[in-house]
Amino acid sequence: MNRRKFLTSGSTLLAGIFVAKNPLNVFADHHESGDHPHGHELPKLRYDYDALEPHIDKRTMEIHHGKHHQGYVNKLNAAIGDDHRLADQSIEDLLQGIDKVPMKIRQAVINSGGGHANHTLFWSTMIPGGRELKGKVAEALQADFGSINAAYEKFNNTAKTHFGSGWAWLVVDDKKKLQIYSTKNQDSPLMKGHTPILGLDVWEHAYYLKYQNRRTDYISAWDNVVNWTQVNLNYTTAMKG
Ligand code: MN3
Repeated sequence: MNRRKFLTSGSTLLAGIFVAKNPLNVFADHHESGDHPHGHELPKLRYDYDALEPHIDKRTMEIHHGKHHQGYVNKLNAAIGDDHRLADQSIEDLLQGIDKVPMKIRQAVINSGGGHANHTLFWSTMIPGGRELKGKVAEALQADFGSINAAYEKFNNTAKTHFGSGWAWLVVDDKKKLQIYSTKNQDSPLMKGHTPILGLDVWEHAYYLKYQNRRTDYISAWDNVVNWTQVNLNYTTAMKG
């Protein structure tokens, strides 16, 4: 997270541009009951593949969104098959109710459904140029971590030190407090009743083409494109839920 932006605080006027029909605003493929001819779908990006340059390169975006994320969507749909009880559920509902998913496909839903949900959030919380950290989420970060700086250090250290493939998260937990932690592989915080509001993909496929083994450089670069306006909206939505 960007230290400069992180240190900025104060009131905000929230742009009401992300009109939502689902709790997190970002899961565009939420199914209406009985209407699911295509299953889960790869969400369209709000920006071009090259729009996050030079921080996140075009080729990585093409492969990451067009191949990796599409692959998670395809495998999720294949795992669900024609089970209408599961096919009627949004990706959020599937992961929040993971214990009710049949054992024979549960791990596939964790991996591919998690991959779908995690990347959908990831794309939506980036924007060319980034957005300033302010508003309710900034106030909550100060309240829950002691200071914006402390929250900043915790998130970055979590992302830097996570071993192997996984994600660093800022979540609203079941007690409506913010938490920062990492998960392995594509495990989603939704599976333990937490609402992710910001996630950073630290799988090597997210940065290896441009940054090779330099995960720290990737994390610093990502700081420049974080859409805190969306994160703040995710936060206020999660607090109402
Ligand atoms: Mn990824």
